[in-house]
Amino acid sequence: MTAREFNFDGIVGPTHNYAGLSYGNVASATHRHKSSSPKTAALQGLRKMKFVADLGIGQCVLPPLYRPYLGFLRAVGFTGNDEQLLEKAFRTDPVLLAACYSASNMWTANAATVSPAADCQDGRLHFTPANLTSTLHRSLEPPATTRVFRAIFENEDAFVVHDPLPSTLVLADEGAANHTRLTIEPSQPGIEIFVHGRAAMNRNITFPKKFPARQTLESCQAIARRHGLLASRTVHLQQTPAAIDAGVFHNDVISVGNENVFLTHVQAFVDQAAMLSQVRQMFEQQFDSPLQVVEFSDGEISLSKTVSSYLFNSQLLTRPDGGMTLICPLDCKTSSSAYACTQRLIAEDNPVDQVEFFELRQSMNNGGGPACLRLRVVLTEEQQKAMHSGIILTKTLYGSLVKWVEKNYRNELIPDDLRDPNLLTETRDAIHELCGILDLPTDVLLGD
Ligand code: SUG
Repeated sequence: MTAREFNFDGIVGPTHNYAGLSYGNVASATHRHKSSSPKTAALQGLRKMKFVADLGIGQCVLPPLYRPYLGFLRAVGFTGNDEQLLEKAFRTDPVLLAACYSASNMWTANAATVSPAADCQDGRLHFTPANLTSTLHRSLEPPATTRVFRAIFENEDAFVVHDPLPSTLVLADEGAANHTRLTIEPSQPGIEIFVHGRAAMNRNITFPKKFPARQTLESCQAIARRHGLLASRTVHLQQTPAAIDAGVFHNDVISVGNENVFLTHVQAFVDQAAMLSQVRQMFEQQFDSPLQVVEFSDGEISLSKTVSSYLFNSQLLTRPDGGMTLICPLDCKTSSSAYACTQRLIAEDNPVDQVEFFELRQSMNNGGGPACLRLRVVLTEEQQKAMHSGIILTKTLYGSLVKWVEKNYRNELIPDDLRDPNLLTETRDAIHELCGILDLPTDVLLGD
């Protein structure tokens, strides 16, 4: 059964703003309280999606969740009608207001961990929506994200959408941003690499000193178990504390893999040489073919440039002609070291033969590059027929989404705007309209 990868990009929501909510995410802290442009952000994201679709690669969209999430404000003790809730939260604790307004579900690499059917013992495609326990604003996403996945992947013969892991620091999970799949061809079983920053139950491993490690080994092990993965094709790697302390809050900020190619900075993993040799061996045993690991040294690109350029947060995609395209943020063109790395990559003997640079400034300012904005889902032909088709990015859907954004999104948002009750009604109307465009039931997005 042939299978192909689809990239599910999050449509940036109408409340995209810079609230500095993610400790350990340098860009989020740097842009705290700056003005944002939801309209530009959404259009930048859509342009990237269109480029991928035009390459002949499967491209789908995931909708923004309805924000503000007023249920959260009620849960933390605010009372009154919608308008009063906003005003009280604004006056008492604007951080709580910003949390309930965050458009952070745009970074769909954090929506779930996905194991294609070929990897899972029951032959179904498994999703575990991430509990996102490590940050307050993101911990508000999982219930609605789970509803969205269940609406799109409804057919239980083909798909399993698990509940998120229990929300506790021991099982803190950030989804596919800490997960990579290597294989010889998408329909073949893959080697699944899970990356954690800490082991909650093992105090003997080294921890970052400055910033939090968001993903635990225990959550990775739980996901591998519930997805029914074979131990012989599963690897657990630990992020280096130095990388986390430099601002690598997710592993997709420092490595990216696709099929038989794995790009990484030399300081990404604890015991890197030994661990990568284990991955190589596993790959060769499984596929009788070599894994191409491309490592970039500190001299080529420092940890701090890795974080500021987001080189490894590029999307590495296989085109229908078999070549690979690297979709980088524009910052990789302006940084001389990141640019040199891209040039070394295409000059060397490997499948990567095209590099494209994309302007994604609005999302980048919150620490979200090309790879953060997409979730990879390998679908067999049968699964493609079984999933909800309204989210596949066709030319018509692209046109409708651009029009919808232009009509409904503000050009600018500043922190004070979050107390404006008009923003709430505008957003609700926009999400309502979007449900029609994507043919999704309104209670999926407006059910909270
Ligand atoms: O979780 N930023 C997101 C960025 C997520 C990037 N995703 C991947 N690397 N896959 C985060 O830190 C900032 C929101 C704010 O500060 O307003 C934010 O949530």
